[in-house]
Amino acid sequence: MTRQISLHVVDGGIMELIEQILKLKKEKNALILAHYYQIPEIQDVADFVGDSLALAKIGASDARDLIVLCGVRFMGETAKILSKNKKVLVPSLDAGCPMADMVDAKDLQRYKQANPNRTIVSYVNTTAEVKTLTDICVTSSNALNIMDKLEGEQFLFLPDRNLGTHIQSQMPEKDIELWPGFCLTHQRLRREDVLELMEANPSAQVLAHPECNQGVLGVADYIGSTKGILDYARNSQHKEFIVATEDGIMHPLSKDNPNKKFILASPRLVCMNMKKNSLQGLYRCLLEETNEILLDDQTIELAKKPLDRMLAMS
Ligand code: CIZ
Ligand code: SF4
Repeated sequence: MTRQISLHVVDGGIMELIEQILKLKKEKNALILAHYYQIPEIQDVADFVGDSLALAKIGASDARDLIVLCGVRFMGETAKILSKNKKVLVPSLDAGCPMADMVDAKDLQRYKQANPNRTIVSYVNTTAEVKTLTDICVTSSNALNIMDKLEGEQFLFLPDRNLGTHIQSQMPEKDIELWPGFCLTHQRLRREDVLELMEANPSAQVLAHPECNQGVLGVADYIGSTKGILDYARNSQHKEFIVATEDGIMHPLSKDNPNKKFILASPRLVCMNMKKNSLQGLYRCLLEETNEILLDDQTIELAKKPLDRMLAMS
């Protein structure tokens, strides 16, 4: 019966699908959260669109106890860790983050044993297991601010060497070792791609995410998180921008600033994992309450500590 409804709706077209999602959401009193890198249709159907920090905070403070997190797996896990009594679903359980998978918990455990004095600072793009071995988490929105305030002398920053190098460049007095991880999507963007666009659009400003490589960051007018880029574009007097982050951000940028022009720095800036989520997948997981994020109590308890520490400092 359930399957029939779902197939009927898929056949019925996108408007009917959206209507059914909104109806189900109301019936089940569910909260739909979407990351800025999701497809426009998912962003438009969500109750709230944001970066991983904002999504985690809303998930925890909202009264609804059924959450559908449209993003990648670590975002669903973060929502579950901060709201352990809520049911957290994701439209696609195999939407992972290749950068998060570049840290193996056993390797990190060995590193900690060999370097007991280093504070472990993890980008939120990590698995729940890696968070259990972490002293404090950061996101791209608060990394500089938190690292600046952190006491202690020696740090390991993981997994993103690009964000890590950017942090190092802003506080050279700190001893920060970097894990050799990176985002496959942002890493694909080359400095030459940006230079070509700059030549063709001389009045455009370059807005870059710190997951981009140093060649790209070196020519950026502004470096910041998705939220930072959105705020910068909104408040800027400039009218044209070259955007060096994942393609999904073009939707809120254009919606917020109908009179400004945004050029994606490369058509290759598409995260295949973020794009595994579809309206159909969202509908099915809401209807059948499948794809639940399940974590054991001990993992939740240990992984919550570095997240709580981050929230207290941001
Ligand atoms: O923290 C996030 O949400 C990510 C992955 C990107 C950003 O800069 O917001
Ligand atoms: Fe991971 Fe990069 Fe995709 Fe974000 S854009 S989910 S960091 S692979």
